Amino acid sequence: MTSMRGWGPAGVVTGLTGLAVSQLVAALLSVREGPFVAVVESIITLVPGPVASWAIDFLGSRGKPVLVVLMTLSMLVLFSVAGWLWPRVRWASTLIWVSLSAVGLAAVVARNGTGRTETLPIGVGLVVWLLAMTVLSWVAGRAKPSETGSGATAGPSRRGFAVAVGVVAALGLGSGVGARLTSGRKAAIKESRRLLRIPGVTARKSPARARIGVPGVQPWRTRNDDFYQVHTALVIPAIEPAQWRLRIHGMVEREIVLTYDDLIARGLTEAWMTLSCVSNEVGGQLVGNAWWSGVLTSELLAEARPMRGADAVLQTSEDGWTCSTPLSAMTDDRNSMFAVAMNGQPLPLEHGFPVRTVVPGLYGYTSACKWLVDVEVTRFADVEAYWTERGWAEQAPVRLTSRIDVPRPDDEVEAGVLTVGGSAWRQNTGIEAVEVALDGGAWRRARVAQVNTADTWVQWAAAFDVEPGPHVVRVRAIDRDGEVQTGVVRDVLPDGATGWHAVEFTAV
Ligand SMILES: Nc1nc2c(c(=O)[nH]1)N[C@H]1C(S)=C(S)[C@@H](COP(=O)(O)O)O[C@H]1N2
Ligand SMILES: [Mo]
Repeated sequence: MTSMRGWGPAGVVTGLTGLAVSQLVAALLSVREGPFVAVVESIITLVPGPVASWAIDFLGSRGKPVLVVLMTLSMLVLFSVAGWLWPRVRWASTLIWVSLSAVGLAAVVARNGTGRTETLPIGVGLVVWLLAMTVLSWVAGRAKPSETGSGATAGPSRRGFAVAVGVVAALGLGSGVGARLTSGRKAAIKESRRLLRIPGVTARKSPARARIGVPGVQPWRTRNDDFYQVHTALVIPAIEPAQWRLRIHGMVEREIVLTYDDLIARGLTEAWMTLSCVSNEVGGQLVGNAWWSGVLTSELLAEARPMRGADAVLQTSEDGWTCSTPLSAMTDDRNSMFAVAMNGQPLPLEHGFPVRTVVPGLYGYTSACKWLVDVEVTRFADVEAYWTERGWAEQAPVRLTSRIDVPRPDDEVEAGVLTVGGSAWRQNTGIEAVEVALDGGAWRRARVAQVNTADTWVQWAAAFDVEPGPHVVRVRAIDRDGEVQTGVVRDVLPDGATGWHAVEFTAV
């Protein structure tokens, strides 16, 4: 028989602990706001105008603190009710815990989106609540009053219950402190990044001649906030530039260890470069173009003097991810760099702060190591990298690719003259021409905007006269080596998708 006493306070302790663990997970995952703040801010945005202005008149600047206090109090009440109900009406208690999580989830999703990093803290919080309640009732029910001889009030089960509640409280306290320290550390690194002025870093707008000027075609320069992200790390590495070190070793005559300042002191090179992901499907969005600033990998590797026989560079990130890059791609005359800035800003944390590699012409998974800390010159025969262990190709130059941005699939357009547009890329080789075909007709040359590098995408456009009815438009590119983009359809695995992007639309 489960003792009925002490469950209200136990509910409060459990509630706060679940909340603290949830905040800790949110802090570790760098979610902008934990669940509590998300709920408060959601309430603020949801409050009807008249109520809000009344609150502002009546409470003035105390409005927010008052809201926080009110919310805390109602939460504490709900926690204790949920606790009290647990041994009595289990489903009603469960319903409260689940509803509280649902409110938190709704608020977080409304404010931050639906990614795993946004929703995971809420799920973890709910699990902690239900698990703690279950453990507590197990402890409370373990020793029956008749066995202890002294009734339910003073027997071992009561003590056990109190101890168990204490353990839950300690977990909560630890998580609370952990959440504070974590978000403090993250905040400190974000502040270091904000204050960082890197000599030699400049900002650029996209050159006018690179823009085709067709509405709906994605911007030639991708803003940092819009740049696609791919990484295996759940918790994004937080590295202070002052603590960062890069070790270049392996098959080299001279091993090098660099600090951040040592790296910058080498002098920066800047260039436009389009980065793309091998997992990008035909017509997909896992591609972006930025103005990068960094130190040429060829210069640093020349200092280290690779030995004869080496053909690969194993790059490792702070979180243990690896990629193996052809040594030749990091030592030839292309703009392969250890990048420190993106679009004139220090790298965003998500894009590899403080240092990441970019190599024109290679897919990210074989070259673009973020949070880079270790560079080992080696042989392909001697190493396996993260994705090559998992069935992806050892070497993967970017495939000749083109994409239609307008019209979009299933668009309804006006019959008459229609301008079709998009982008095409094959970094390190460059795009010579783009061809477009309407309804399976002859390929026609598109207009291509100018870029003075082989390492970026180009924008293209073409005008067609379309009759009312359903249509399909296809695109293919021709690179500067004269290769014509193949129409053979291949999946992204193991070394990148092929096939022509086709968009179906209707003219009315
Ligand atoms: N440390 C680390 N670096 C990484 C990855 C990763 O998972 N971990 N993913 C790679 C892949 S697959 C790609 S496509 C690019 C994406 O870079 P971005 O997120 O800056 O766009 O980073 C590469 N660098
Ligand atoms: Mo990728």
